Amino acid sequence: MEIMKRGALIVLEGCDRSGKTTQCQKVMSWLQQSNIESHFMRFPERSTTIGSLINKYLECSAELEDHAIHLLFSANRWELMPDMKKLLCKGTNIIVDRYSYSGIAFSAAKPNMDLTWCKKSDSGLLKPDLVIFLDIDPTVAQSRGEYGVERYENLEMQKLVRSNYLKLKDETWKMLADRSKKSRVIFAS
Ligand code: 2DT
Repeated sequence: MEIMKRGALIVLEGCDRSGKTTQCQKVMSWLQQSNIESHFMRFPERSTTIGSLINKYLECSAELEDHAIHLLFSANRWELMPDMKKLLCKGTNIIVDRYSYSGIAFSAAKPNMDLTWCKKSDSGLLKPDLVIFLDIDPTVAQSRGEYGVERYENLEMQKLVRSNYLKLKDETWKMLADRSKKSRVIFAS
């Protein structure tokens, strides 16, 4: 009997403009070229009903109380958990652009939001096999394109977010430091 190997859950994390999306694309194209069954996801997933509310909040066309929006971000991960489990069980690897770590790091950067409380709503979600943290100096990130378009894209917030991320680092994390002020290539295209 053939035993199916579970897929790996690989998460890319980092401050805004750290290069996560570009690196996810590079990882995905390498996996596809290598014929390794893989699926790309990102959080927030703005296409769901919950996601569209999150999108309005991020674009500043809706206001929500800090705990309430935190719980919506978390609910957005919970609603996709059954799909993720199915994919992993059939051996597909999942590459995810942001996950619970963003949920905690961003919410806990707000005044009167407690980091321990922020962790609770994500307790029980699938645990990643690997977290790749793209570390960037928030001052360098600020100089990159389109910075400042959405909520949270300001230097003070990003500095607090980075320090929260560092509090969440565990044995699944691989830290990748930014080597270039302009661009970074981790996976050759
Ligand atoms: P993108 O620019 O990557 O779409 O992110 N965020 C994200 C949270 O505050 N909580 C979360 O749980 C997640 C996943 C980070 C949009 C912004 O949403 C923030 C930046």
